[in-house]
Amino acid sequence: MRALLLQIYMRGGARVSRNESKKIVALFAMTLTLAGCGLDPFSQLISNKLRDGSGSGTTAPLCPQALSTSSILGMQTLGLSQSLDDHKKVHLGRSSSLGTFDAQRKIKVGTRLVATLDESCSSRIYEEFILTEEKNLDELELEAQSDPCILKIAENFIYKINMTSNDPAISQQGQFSALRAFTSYDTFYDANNGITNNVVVAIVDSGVDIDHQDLRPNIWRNIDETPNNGVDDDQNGYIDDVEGWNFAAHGNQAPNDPRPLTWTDSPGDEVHGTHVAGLAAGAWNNNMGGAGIMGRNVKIMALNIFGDSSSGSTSRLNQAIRYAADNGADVINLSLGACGLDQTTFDTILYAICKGSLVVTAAGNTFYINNGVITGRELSDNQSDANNDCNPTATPSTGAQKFFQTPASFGSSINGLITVASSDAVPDALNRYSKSDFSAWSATTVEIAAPGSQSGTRGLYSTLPSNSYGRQEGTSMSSPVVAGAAALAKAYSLRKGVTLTPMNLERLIETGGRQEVLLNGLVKGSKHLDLVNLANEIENNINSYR
Ligand SMILES: [Ca+2]
Ligand SMILES: [Ca+2]
Ligand SMILES: [Ca+2]
Ligand SMILES: [Ca+2]
Repeated sequence: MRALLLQIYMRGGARVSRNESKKIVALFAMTLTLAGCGLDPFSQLISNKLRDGSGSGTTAPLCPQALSTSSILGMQTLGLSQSLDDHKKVHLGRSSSLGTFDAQRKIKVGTRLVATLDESCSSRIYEEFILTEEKNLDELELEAQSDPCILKIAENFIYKINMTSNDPAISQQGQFSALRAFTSYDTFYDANNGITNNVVVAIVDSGVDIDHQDLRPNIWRNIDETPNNGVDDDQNGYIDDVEGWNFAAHGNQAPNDPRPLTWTDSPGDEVHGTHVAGLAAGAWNNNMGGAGIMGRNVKIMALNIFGDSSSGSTSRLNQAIRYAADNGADVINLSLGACGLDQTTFDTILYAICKGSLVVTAAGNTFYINNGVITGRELSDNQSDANNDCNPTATPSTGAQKFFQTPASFGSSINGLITVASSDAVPDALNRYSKSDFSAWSATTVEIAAPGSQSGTRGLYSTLPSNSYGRQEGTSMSSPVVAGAAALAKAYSLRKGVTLTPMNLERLIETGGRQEVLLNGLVKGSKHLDLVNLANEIENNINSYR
């Protein structure tokens, strides 16, 4: 069997020491404003009684000078210059009060309403009640008119805090804005979005610090395995595999300990897996650090295949992929690769997909300097390139040669395996997102781009071992961003009643990407990960993915 040297695709030189990275965790003020959906009748509508003097008018003094004539569409129709008759019966507002108004519109039983009471009747001016009998607006109007205490009745809006997240460093994580994550908030991030299932993301990597404060809440546990009894309780072939596995355990480390070991050949680089795990599934809204793309209802299955050195192997990689698939991983992230064509890994990825696991992998970092400009090399999906040198130190002409890499080159051949290029999280002046200079590319076998660098600060911000944080860049970082998004899409589709196969999940993510003109010719379909388009694709077309 050929032993392939696995590489990780973290770009060197962007590292932040642990002490420095702690300082980076600066507090950012969060957006915390109140808003309800629609225009609030309280602020928009003027009660008949208040206006015609039939109520005491002691509440809510009108302040006409504060009304801008141009501020809100439709305001003029409610403006102070209009006669009262024009906007009679607009107590129950929302859009109907701003456009065509239907007094016969039935208000359903159970609708939450709020009455504004005259101060002489109640010290509590705003009284909430629920409609127990279906009525139309005219009928409600009559009731309000007949009660001298009621100045107006309006719909009781649901207010929410417009908070992105309470994680203090989330504003430093450019990937969220590049993906339009907060615009997709209601679908993917709102606590009331109905996602209840835990989606499992396997991180096959250099190990994960499962004790990290921002990862610990999301660490997968094998509930069928009794810890530390020396017995393989769930008979999956692994004794006491409770929180992951180390397929390259070394020295005194137990095989069931997936935490990273210091790499003897490049100490410090073993932080890779912890960083990758945080990008996909760091804890969301727990008041610390940043967050993963899916930081809630997600579990991280930590699988270490590197042990104490930077070299992995086919056997460990394939064992880990099989373990993940056999033990319920929904998504398997492979931020790694090996030069050449590894047929056994090809077969293992197919095995995992048939077991229900989507596989996401990094396109690779390649440095080719063309006319003084760094550009990544083209990734091949043609077997005839399988013997090309992936990391030539020779001339640019050699460097420009296409290279073939496992598993990235399999992207176009396997539905259910997504190959990811790196984009920069910072757009240009025209708000366009471009490929990171180091990222490999291909219009056929690189299937989507996602942030893996952040100009100005360089890398993406995520977790590092020992409760620290820092920035790393590379296609290794792009891959878990897509893995996290895949987890979100799978969970949200499940809530919609559709269990996505890995093949359909890949199709959904790519169809739900956005086209970026600067990715033309570099990524299949010029697609960049986009959570708003993805949410819309699920909302509108989920049945076509059954
Ligand atoms: Ca077991
Ligand atoms: Ca056991
Ligand atoms: Ca957090
Ligand atoms: Ca594919």
